Amino acid sequence: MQLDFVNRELTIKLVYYGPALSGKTTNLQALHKAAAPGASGRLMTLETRDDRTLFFDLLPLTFKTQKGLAVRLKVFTVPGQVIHASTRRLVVQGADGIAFIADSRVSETQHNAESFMDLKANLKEHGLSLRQMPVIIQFNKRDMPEVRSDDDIAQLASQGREPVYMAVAMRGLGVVESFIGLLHLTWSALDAEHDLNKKFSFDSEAFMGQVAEKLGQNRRLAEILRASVGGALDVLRPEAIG
Ligand SMILES: Nc1nc2c(ncn2[C@@H]2O[C@H](COP(=O)(O)OP(=O)(O)OP(=O)(O)O)[C@@H](O)[C@H]2O)c(=O)[nH]1
Ligand SMILES: [Mg+2]
Repeated sequence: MQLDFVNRELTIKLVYYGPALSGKTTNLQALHKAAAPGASGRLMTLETRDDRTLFFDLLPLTFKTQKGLAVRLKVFTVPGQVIHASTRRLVVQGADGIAFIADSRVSETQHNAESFMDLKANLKEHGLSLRQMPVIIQFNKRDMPEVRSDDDIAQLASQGREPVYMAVAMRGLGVVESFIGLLHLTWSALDAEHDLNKKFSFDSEAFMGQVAEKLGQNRRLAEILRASVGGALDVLRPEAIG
């Protein structure tokens, strides 16, 4: 997080992590498409000819609050291919929150697990632990054949503390819900650490509602937040970490 008191600007870094081809870039494209003009900057991508992320993608989103505070969200993806290990380490540096995009196909279970371990190791390189990091998990590609069952995922979700979302990013399904869940979790963690709501007389609920609206949602915030399976959206309070 970067705080510019003079210009009343707060910058938060969110990173989409996960194995190769799980749909990280597709999530950003769907967010970009959903975002109202003015809220979103240009989506920057750097890909090879076969659409594989070479370095990273970046989607800048900006939201202004009524109190004149500008919240800038820099949303990155890492390149999932195994060979880009050092780039992933670089991109994850300074992350305030992470969306882990898993591939729902049964055949990808091992790749998901390896990527999760890779995330853990890269955070550790920067002196961070998964335990302290706001993380949501998205099971993408729900439209594909031979995916892990809803029950299987619900079971998995009930064991972990990360909120879990189902998605078909290619059709934009579940993308905004995952993002709002991530933002909510990340903001709660930053607020718990820096007391942001009080310092800026910031109404985080109203802000989150505004973000959802700018991302094309006309549902109430509470309803959007209920889209997750298992996990908890408020586990990052210091008393919960213990
Ligand atoms: N069927 C289906 N295909 C999807 C879905 N989401 C993404 N894809 C496809 O999966 C492929 C990989 O998606 P990307 O978003 O490029 O994957 P990535 O995670 O960015 O991959 P790397 O950049 O290599 O790490 C593309 O052909 C997408 O169109 C989905 O929900 N369903
Ligand atoms: Mg990509």
